[in-house]
Amino acid sequence: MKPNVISIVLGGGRGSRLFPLTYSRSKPAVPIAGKYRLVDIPISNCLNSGYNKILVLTQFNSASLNSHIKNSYHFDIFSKGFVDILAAEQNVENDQWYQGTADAVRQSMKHLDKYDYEYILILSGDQLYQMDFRELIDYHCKNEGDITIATIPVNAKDAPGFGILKSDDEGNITSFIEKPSSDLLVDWKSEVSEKSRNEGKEYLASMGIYVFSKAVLKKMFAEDPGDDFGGELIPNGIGVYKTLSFQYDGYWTDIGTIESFFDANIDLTRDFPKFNLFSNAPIYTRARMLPPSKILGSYVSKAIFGDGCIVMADKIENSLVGNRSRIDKGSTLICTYMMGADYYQSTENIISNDQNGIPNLGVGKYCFIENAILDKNCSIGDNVRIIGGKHLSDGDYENHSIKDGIVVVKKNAVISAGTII
Ligand code: ADQ
Ligand code: ADP
Repeated sequence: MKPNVISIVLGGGRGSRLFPLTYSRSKPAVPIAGKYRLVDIPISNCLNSGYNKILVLTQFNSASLNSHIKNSYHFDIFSKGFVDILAAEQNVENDQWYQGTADAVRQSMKHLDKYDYEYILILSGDQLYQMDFRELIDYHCKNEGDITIATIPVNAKDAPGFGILKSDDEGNITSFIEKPSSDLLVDWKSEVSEKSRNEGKEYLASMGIYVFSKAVLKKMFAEDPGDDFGGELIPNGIGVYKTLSFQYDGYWTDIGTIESFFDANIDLTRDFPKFNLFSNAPIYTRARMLPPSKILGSYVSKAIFGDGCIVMADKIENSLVGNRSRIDKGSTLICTYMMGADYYQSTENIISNDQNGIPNLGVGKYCFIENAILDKNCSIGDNVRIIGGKHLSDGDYENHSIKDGIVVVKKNAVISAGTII
């Protein structure tokens, strides 16, 4: 019999590490790869694994997340499948938002009770990977685990950013430490594949992907008041519950910061990206009735285009150009993620703005943009130069922010002609 699974996507706290992309939208709604949203990744992994009961937990419920979920995921009324959003709510019993990952799930248990399920699959909303969760659930069931954690080998430099664990020969986790400082790592090396060892990845990290048997999770919530899985419930449960490590060896990366988000997106433009968009396991998203993209006399190399773009640029290299982007003549984009726009301007409006020196939606004429993220609906005037890089210090300004050398132009920003950043 097919295991009865409900999936919970942890859609994020305030998402402050992704500011300014999360100023006006919740983290799951952040656009990626020119046409998707972050939340499409875990949802698609669930759907491709045959698990179609999915709840997305989020701290604040943005209009774009609601409309994206409502317009993207429709199920046959007989399939009993759904993708629903559960936003943190203040009520008579509780006047606080979710305090952490475990608290978010704990507060959602009352909503889960109306569904029939045996296993609960908990996923992060800010990771890029393709995984068949059936293998993870089968492993949990076959080995009669109470909890199973998906794990991946990492190197000593990255280890302090993760939950690090050790397991015995049968895959039982024997110890777990959340985000250990480097000096604590001495005794934490694990048996890993030769490939991982050669890459210097000898520490086993939690991917923040957990399977719980329903009764176990309920018991843990009753006995442990902790707010976090990684910091409290998981380490406290070692030795009490049968906690298994399911080692994964595919591509997986966290995209919770501007730098990791930018790198993961730009990596998609390489000849052989680590994440394969061109796979038989599709990434689902909202189907938009947009025209094909049109490119007029541009030199384009290693670029990804969404739908409905009009590109007259001189040169586009190692860049992503999202839905409805318009780039005017003479402009260059290098290592840039342009998210695109939510709507088109009318031709009359474009001509009249041109005559009056008002920047149009998209990138104007003779601009040079490198190492940048342009959020949706930006209007970049003519002759603007934006050159990100490590020479820039972090900062937050009216129309843009700088984080780790990456210039992020804010949603709906208007950058006047001739601006230099
Ligand atoms: P982190 O990713 O640092 O470590 P955390 O910030 O708690 O853990 O976030 C886990 C996921 O839950 C993220 O997708 C986050 O956006 C979301 N989230 C956080 N707080 C939330 C809240 N209050 N409501 C809803 N969603 C929320 C975790 C584990 C580590 C593990 C790494 C792997 O704790 O052990 O190694 O994930 O990335
Ligand atoms: P996406 O196409 O990326 O999924 P959203 O679902 O967030 O984008 O929004 C697309 C919708 O945004 C469009 O259908 C359009 O109705 C609306 N929209 C947002 N801003 C404007 C605007 N200034 N003028 C017209 N439509 C707008």
